Amino acid sequence: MTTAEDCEIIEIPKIKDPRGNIAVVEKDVIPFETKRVYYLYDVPSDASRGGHAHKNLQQFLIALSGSFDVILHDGENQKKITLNKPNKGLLIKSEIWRELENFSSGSVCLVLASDVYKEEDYIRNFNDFKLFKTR
Ligand code: T46
Repeated sequence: MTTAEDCEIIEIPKIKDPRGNIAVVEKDVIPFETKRVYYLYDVPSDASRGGHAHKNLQQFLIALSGSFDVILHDGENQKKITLNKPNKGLLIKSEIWRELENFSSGSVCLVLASDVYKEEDYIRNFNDFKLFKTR
C-alpha cells in the first residue's frame, strides 16, 4: 500500500550561472514519463486546492515561485511539506490524498503528471478514499 512516506522531495539538477540558474527535469529525475504539464497561479492565500486522491496518476509538484504547503494523507497517517524552492519538487505517488494551502502571494505551482486528465481517476470524497485504501 502506498503511504505518505513514499512521497518524497526530489532535488532537481541545477546548472548554476551568475546570469541565472537553470533547473532541468530530464528523464531520470522522476520515476514516470510526463504526459501533461499544468500550473496553478493567482491562487488566493486563503484558498485550498486538491482535496482528492488519484487512483493511478503520479505527479511531481514544483514551487516555481513563492511557497505553499502540501498535506499528504494515506488513509492512516498524514504529513505536511512546504514547497518553496524551484529546484526541489515533491513526488506524489498514486493513492494519496492531498490538500494544497497557504499559498504565498505570486506563487506558482508547476505540476508534471504521468497521464492526461481523466476525471474517472479522481477520488473526491475522503470516506470513499479510506474505503479504497482498505479494499
Ligand atoms: C493536484 C493539484 C496540484 C481539467 O480539465 N484538466 C486538468 O488537467 C486539470 C488539472 C483540471 N481540470 C479541471 C477539472 C476540474 O473541473 O479543472 C477543474 C479543477 O481541477 P482539480 O480539482 O484537479 O484542481 P486542483 O487544483 O484542486 O488539483 C490539481 C490536480 O488535479 C491535483 O491532483 O495535486 O492540482
